[in-house]
Amino acid sequence: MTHEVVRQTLPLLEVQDGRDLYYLPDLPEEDPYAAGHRTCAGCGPAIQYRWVLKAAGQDTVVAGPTGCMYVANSTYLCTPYTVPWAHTPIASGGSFTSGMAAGYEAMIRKGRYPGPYPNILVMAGDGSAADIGLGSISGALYRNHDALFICYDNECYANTGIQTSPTTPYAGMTTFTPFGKAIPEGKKLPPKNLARMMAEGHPHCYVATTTVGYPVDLMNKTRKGLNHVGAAFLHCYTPCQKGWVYQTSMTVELGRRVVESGLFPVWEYDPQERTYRYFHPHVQRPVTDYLAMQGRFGHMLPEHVATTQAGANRNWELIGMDVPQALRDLEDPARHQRLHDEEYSMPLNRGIGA
Ligand SMILES: Cc1ncc(C[n+]2csc(CCOP(=O)(O)OP(=O)(O)O)c2C)c(N)n1
Ligand code: SF4
Ligand SMILES: [Mg+2]
Repeated sequence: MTHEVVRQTLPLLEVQDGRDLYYLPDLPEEDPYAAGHRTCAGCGPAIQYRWVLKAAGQDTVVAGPTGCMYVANSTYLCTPYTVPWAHTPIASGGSFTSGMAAGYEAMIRKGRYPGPYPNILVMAGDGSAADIGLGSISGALYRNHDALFICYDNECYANTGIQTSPTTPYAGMTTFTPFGKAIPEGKKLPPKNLARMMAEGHPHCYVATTTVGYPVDLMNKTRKGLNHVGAAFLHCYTPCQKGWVYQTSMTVELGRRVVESGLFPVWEYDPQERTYRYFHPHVQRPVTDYLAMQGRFGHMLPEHVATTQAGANRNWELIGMDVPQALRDLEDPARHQRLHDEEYSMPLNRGIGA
């Protein structure tokens, strides 16, 4: 006899104007990612893990490919999870999670697991999701397994010592992209547009981007991804205090500034209508409001800042917002040189982990 696979629907948190910007007292009380891990103070991925698991709740199973969020969370005989969690090799987060999803479906149908179908998710770093494990996640999305695939993006291979990854931004310094006379900007390439690639390449999937700057948005997109029957992909910007060299308390602020400076568009892709819905921030800032908070950008010269501003301005156009003249003017390196002399200063680049 075949049993029906019953799926759950998680309610969305109410969104009112401005509410996304503040920590809310009505967050779920349950905390499947409890205290007791060893991530750095202010670790963006740890904040993301906590909010995602609050949104998912107790009836959840999680996979974690190798990376900081495996290593720092699974010291011998100690783990912060109050839900089942499994480590996977860095390359196989997608295939492992496909197996979990197919396994639960089969067990429920055969009457070997009472159900309902649990929330199944994997949280992979950018090195895993955008690089070493990209193929296995793409395969899982293509086959449309009913699970949520999340990339926590700290824009580097953090766990092995802050090496460059495909999502490291232009001019972001890492131990593999040091700045010097030959390459003064440090990293020459623009970042891989991972989420867009996932949406365009797997048009039947729910795909969204978010940051730790917007907790309600992050939790609602987690729930939408889990409610979606089939595969969903969430790309979350998560600052890495050690690798990016900023003040520990600024993680959430960076999550807002990266959006307000046009460097990380926040959007949602609807697989039914095959359209993108873009978030339009109330504030539009120059990119220096973001760059100057982080030591990894301290070596940037006026021409590098101008290149970054030009990229941000292209993003504003992409999401359907006007580019104010003041931001257009900042595409000129000479203007930055003047501002640099008179108004702002970039932080000293003291290297990684300083
Ligand atoms: C096939 C393979 N190559 C390399 C490694 C070494 N390794 C372990 S963690 C890690 C960094 C992973 O980076 P990311 O996925 O971005 O996670 P983060 O450490 O930034 O949290 C690497 C390269 C590995 N475990 N397996
Ligand atoms: S190195 Fe970065 S990602 Fe890793 S635990 Fe520290 S802050 Fe978090
Ligand atoms: Mg990473």
